[in-house]
Amino acid sequence: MTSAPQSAALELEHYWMPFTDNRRFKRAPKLIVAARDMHYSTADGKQVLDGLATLWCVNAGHCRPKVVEAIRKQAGELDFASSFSLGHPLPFRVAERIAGIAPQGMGHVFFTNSGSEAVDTALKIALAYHRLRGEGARARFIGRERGYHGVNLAGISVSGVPSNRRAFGAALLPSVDHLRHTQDLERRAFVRGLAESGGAELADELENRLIPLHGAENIAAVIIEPVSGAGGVLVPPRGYLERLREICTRHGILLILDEVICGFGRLGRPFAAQFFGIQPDLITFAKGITSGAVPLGGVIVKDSIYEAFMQSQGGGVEFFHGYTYSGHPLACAAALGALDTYAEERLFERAAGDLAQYFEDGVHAMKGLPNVIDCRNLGLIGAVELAPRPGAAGARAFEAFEKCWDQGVFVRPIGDALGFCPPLIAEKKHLDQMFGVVGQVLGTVP
Ligand code: PXG
Repeated sequence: MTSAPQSAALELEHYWMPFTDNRRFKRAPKLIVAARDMHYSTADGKQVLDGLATLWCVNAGHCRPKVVEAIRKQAGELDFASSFSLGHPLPFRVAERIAGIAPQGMGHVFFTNSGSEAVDTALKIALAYHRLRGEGARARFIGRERGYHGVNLAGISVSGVPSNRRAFGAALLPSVDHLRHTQDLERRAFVRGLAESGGAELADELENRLIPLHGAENIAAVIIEPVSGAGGVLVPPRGYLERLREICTRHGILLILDEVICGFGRLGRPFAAQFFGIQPDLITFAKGITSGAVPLGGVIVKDSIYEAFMQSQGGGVEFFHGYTYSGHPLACAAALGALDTYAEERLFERAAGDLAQYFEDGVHAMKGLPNVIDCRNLGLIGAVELAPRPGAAGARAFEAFEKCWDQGVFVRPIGDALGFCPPLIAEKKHLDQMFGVVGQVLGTVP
């Protein structure tokens, strides 16, 4: 059988699923057939609460009317037009809207289709920018252990999740180094929000170790997630990002904030840059821009960087880079629908106020449950970390994830952590259900 209507038995063989234990899934598939607001409907007729905005992206909730309507209308009006020396109005409109909520002085947007492409685009902008200014030797990147920057070759080179790198070792970019990650369970476990101390010292590694080792004149950019997501929801101590900003500025190194997860309200402001009060040089985004409804990503660029390209000598194409679907009409329509929804329902603010406090209390209520060795949170993102089973890293969290699913709650296992990242429309009753089920499951997982 090559295809099957939804009502018939589904042939599972042919689809090679991403980041999935295919054999395990295909033995006992978890199939979602519909979604609305905070919930999925599964093929076996269950309602499941979405505790991770699906994959850190459905910030406005599922199938929201403005998003659905915008896509529907656009599909019948202009399905596709390219942005290569032609144009159509939508990406200009979306770029203007993003510039309106981005940190000051960051008024230019380059579109991609995903976070991975956004990361590679940002790294290429950094290289090309330095070269334009006669500093072409700046070709090295600094990432961070446990960082996740997508899955393209440049992205995994700057990433620090070992399992995502290992199989491709010899092909990774050679001119990359990594800062240490920010987790320190001995000194900073069960911290609510930002830890008060240790941030500046961690960031100083850039100036004390990596810059002397490689020479600032050889370093193009530092790329960092404000809160690392897929590496386990690691919240930096206070002062960390601010110090990185200072050091990068002092040495002419660009600072790229990878806001693929934090962007579009996760920390209570449009971007984490505003939450932390810093101005990066480039911001990568994806996911929340369309609330997950159509793939779209991009890079927000500091005005002076954009201007350097626009003033380049000789005329012609300023940046030899782009994707067929950069600024795709359907994706841009979805983005406008999502941005309207965020604004009208003031959703970003929900990750800052009363609800965020309630979420924090919910995460930290797990302290004391069996095997829980850390609880952490910021805005509406958080995690509990479980002690690994001897010789079976990740097994405990995976079992907890499956049991939660069976009880109608989706949270994501990340190594030995369980991640929480609900849509910003979540209400207290949803958080009660999520933490209630997780707490009960953790009581039963050996
Ligand atoms: N940067 C960050 C910070 C991300 O979280 C990407 C880049 C890449 O985006 P795309 O759209 O290319 O997937 C991401 C994506 C997980 C998980 O295990 C997280 C992501 C993707 C897949 C799995 O939590 N984040």
